[in-house]
Amino acid sequence: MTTSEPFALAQAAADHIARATGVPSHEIALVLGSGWGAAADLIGEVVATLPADEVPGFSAPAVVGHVGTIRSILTRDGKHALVLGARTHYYEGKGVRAVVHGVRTAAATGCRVLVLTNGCGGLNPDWQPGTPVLIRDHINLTAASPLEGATFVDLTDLYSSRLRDLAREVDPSLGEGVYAQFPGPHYETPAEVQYAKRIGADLIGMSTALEAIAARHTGLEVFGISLVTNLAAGISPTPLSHEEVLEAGRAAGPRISRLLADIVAKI
Ligand code: 8IG
Repeated sequence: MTTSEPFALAQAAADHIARATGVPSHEIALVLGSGWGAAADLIGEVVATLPADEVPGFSAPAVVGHVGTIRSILTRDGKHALVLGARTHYYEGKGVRAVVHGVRTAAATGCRVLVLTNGCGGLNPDWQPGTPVLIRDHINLTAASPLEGATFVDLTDLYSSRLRDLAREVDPSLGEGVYAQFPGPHYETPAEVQYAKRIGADLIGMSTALEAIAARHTGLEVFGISLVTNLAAGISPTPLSHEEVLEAGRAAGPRISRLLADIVAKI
């Protein structure tokens, strides 16, 4: 495969989305991670819902709690938002191209802004499960990159300070932190959590960093927000469970849905 192929596939997906939704171009894209599934409901009026696996390059999601649809939503202020409910994780083993296909598709549909959401483990005990946190920067611990060849992309201010400021106008109580992406799918050992803490991470998860890199490469302005769904291993006295993660998402749902809709309305 040549290095231009992922972009041709993203263009094919964007063409399909334009045809199937009747919306020729979108302005803002959102990727909904664990706990954020219902957040799109308040953003605006659904124009069209496409099963992800009918769009070129997408496949059905592997994880319970992730919605396998691509939606076109008309926001309260008249913007066309593309909501990607189907994230491909690095741990699925489909390759980094598959991981960032949604992001490249969003760019090909015309989007200028990308909102990345996720559920994650928290290292700061002040952030109890259910707390949304702005992503200020990331540490990519996957040892992979979505970029191929001599593609040198500057990642200073990868997570737009303009958009973080705007989010704090909506909710001044929002904290911000550094997100570390581990490859997963296992959670970390307590020793790995201490390592992440010492190198400067506040949040740990299995997504977002690779997507943000691909987004910056295509020129998208990136906004990242995590929902702390559990304290990371060893920070909390109790073992981690996927059930706990889902429950924290359900409990925080209404608040973070409102928050995200209010942020999107301001973008
Ligand atoms: I939700 O504690 C969620 N995703 N790596 N660690 C990692 N990913 C996560 C965690 C966590 N919680």
